[in-house]
Formats: sequence, C-alpha cells, structure tokens
Amino acid sequence: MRIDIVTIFPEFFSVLDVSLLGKARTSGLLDLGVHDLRDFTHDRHRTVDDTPYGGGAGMVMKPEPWGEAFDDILGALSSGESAEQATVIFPSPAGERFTQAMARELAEEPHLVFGCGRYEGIDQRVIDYTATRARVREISLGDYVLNGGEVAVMAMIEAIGRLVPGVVGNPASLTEESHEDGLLEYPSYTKPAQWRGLTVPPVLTSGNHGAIAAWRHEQQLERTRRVRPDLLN
Ligand code: JEH
Repeated sequence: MRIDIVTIFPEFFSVLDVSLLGKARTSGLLDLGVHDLRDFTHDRHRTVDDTPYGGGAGMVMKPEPWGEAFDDILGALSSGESAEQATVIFPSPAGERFTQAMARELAEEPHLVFGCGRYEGIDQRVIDYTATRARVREISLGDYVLNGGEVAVMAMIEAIGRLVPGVVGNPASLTEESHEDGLLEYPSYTKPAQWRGLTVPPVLTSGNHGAIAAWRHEQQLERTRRVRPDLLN
C-alpha cells in the first residue's frame, strides 16, 4: 500500500519509522511519502493561510499550495495507476466517524492520500476540486476537537496499517478480531500468579478450557454492560 501525507508538520510523522509500521515500511509492505505543504508555496514567507471570506475568527488554509501538492502526488502516479484509484482523506471535525469497519475497507485500497488541515480548516474548493480527480472522504476521528488533522491521521494509519496483510506479525490475532462479537475484551493476566497480594482468577489456571471460555464471555458481557451499554442492541 502507498500512503502520502500532506502537512505543515512533516516531522510529526517521524514516529512512523518505529514499531510495527516501521518494519512494514522497511520490508516494502507500506510505502510512505510525507510532503511539506510549505514546499508548494512561492512567497518568501511560505504562506499557507489567509482570513476567511464572510468573516469570523481564525484563519483558513488557502487553496493554491494544496492544489500544487495534489497535482504532484496524483499527477505523477506509478505506471498503471490512475488518479481514480487514489483515495484522498481529509480528517475533519465535520466528517463521518472513523470506525473499525472503515479501517478494514481502507486497508484494501492501493493508495491513500491524507490532507492534514490546521487553523479553521481548508478552503472548501480544495475538497471539491480533488473530488473531481480522486475518491474523496472527509473523516472525523471522534467527537472531540483537535487542533489539526495530524493526530487523527496517525491514529487512522495505525488502525489501517495493521490490517494490511503481513503487517501484523501474528495473523491469528487479526482472525480473532474479525470474529469479534461486538463486545469489549475480557481481562488478561500473565505471570507471576501472585503479584503485590493480587492473584490471577483461579479458573484461568484450572486447565478447564470450557470453563475458561465461559468465564471470559461472562467478563465481556459484564464489562460491556457496565462501560459501553450502547454496544448491546
Ligand atoms: C480538527 C482537521 C483541521 C478546530 C475547530 C474547528 C467543532 C463543534 N475528531 C477531530 N476533531 N478535530 C479534528 C478531528 C479529526 N479528524 C480536526 C482540525 C482539522 C481535523 C483544523 N482543525 C482544527 C479545528 C471548528 N469547530 C469544530 N465545532 C462541533 C464543536 C465547533 C467549530 C475547526 C477546525
């Protein structure tokens, strides 16, 4: 999978060099390009924002640098790839909510491009124009306000990237997730059996696999009822 990110904070994404996603990158499973939006400006101050038409507080990201950045990324696609094959994602507090189902869908895509806004957001014409050249989605990480798209993109890439075949070391852990029942996880324990006066639930050391499965399911139901009743229809 190819991923391009356009941002005014390219150094923010250096963290993608580490952990599972870093390994996926060095092994060639994930091909990541991070682009500094200011490289597509032409004025001495590398300006990316301006005051909003119609008035109001804050600044809006001006369209020209975005247009040039996407021309560069979508206009020079690898041989055989057409611009329609790219999916451009704009993280936005006004987007559809990001979900695990969406992560699964996006993990199938050959090319994702993320446009990270800042300030009050990006001139709407950038989204509208890009939609004439690629599939465009406006996606919100959740119902809280962030200062820009970068943190949302980091979370989306982690959620999507681990679903790309070969990225997660143990495919069994993904199979287990795909059979998920819409309940929260059961609690996990490891050695030592006694720690600071706390013991492991005896059923887990009983060797009775039926009893263990039943206990884990009961824990899932109890936990879901208590903290996420919305998940039980
Ligand atoms: C935030 C991209 C680009 C801050 C406030 C406003 C909310 C009512 N889950 C998410 N939260 N925030 C973002 C996001 C995602 N994905 C996000 C961004 C940008 C994504 C700039 N910002 C900062 C920003 C305006 N307020 C939005 N409103 C619903 C509480 C009030 C107005 C715009 C942009």
